[in-house]
Amino acid sequence: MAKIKKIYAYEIIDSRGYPTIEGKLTLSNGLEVTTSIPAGTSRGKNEALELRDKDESRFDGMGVTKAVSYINELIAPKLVGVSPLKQDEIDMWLVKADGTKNKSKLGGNTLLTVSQLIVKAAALDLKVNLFHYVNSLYQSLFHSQILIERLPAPIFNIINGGKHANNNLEFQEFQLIPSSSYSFTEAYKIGVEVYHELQRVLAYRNANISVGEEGGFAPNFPTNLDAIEILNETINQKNLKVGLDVFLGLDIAAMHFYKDGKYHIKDKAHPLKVNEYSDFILKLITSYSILVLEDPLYEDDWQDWIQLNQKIPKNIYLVGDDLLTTNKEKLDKAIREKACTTILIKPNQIGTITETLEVIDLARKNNFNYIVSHRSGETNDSFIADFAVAVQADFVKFGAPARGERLAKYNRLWQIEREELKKM
Ligand code: 2PG
Ligand code: MG
Repeated sequence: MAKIKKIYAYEIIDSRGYPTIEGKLTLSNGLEVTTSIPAGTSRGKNEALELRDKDESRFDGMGVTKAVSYINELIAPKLVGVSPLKQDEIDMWLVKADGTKNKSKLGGNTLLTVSQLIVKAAALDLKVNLFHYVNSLYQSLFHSQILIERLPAPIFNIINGGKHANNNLEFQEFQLIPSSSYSFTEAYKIGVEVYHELQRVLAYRNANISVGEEGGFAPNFPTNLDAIEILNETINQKNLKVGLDVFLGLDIAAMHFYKDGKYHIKDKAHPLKVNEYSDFILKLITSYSILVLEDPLYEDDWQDWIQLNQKIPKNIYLVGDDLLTTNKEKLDKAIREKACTTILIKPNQIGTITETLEVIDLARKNNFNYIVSHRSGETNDSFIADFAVAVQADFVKFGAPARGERLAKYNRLWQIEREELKKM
């Protein structure tokens, strides 16, 4: 088997116009892989630290030259001659080299670049598809098999608000979710067609059709409910039935409008205490066929999450993103305390692929649902598409069905359905 000959990292610019890290790994047999990693705008408090230079004279302080030099000068020389098949050993060595709880010494971005390079290099060397390799890696690490039978159902973020757009909506993502009874090909077609119809409906109403960070439209509306109503109208216009053919989802990202113990949304004239606000959310999900509800509450208010989870209909996916930050301890707590039913998985929230798989393993062993997600700041790397297929995520969330960095992932899923799943 080939060994690592060289690892080399450098800065590239992500979809938001900020630097991120790209790395290249060359094997002793000459094979080479490249990977780049994403970055979040709306970040949970407990995420792994994203190491930035904070040198205001370059890229508004967002440069990643320090992280790049850690890879090139500290990490790469130590990995020369090592087999890329030793994923968990390498990842645990990286975690140890950092030595902090939230990767604050070397940076989660530094570690993930190396970790993803190792996965890609091993798959290429073994001449297997990336998703097959990640699937077998999970099996060898946790002695448990995941059968690859289907593609995860896509969640399309077609209206952007909150931190992802400069419009006036407080909720961050208004999502379209084709029924999981559709093949990926059919679901993708629905997502794309509804996206275009939404553009026409918004233009007809003289609403803004510019887009936010994840490619969804970013109109202004008097209330968040108006944005949901527009989605309903658009879906009807396409002769699809909400609650049957398609469902709606929301990433509320509530921490951004939670101030002084109250929720401030334009749907209500006054700031809401948690009880009033939870009633509002519960009414909203039943009136509008909301299937997936992410971060409806502030990330530190666990008791409020537990109470909402008791009241929410059992078929709703109550998702912890900022609440759980792809963190094993947090997930363990959520399972024990029944704080939600679903975890959002973002490898860069934790830092290495082995740790990400550990979180997924804990979720699987406790019948907890999981959704694999992109970040608002993305690159054209489609790694997470293969990753999501490998672990058979319930859903994937890769943004709108528009903009190259989002489509790289959706198109990769389409390719897997077309070329790979048929063979199985
Ligand atoms: C989220 C993500 C991705 P960000 O909140 O779920 O959609 O946003 O990457 O900005 O954290
Ligand atoms: Mg989120």
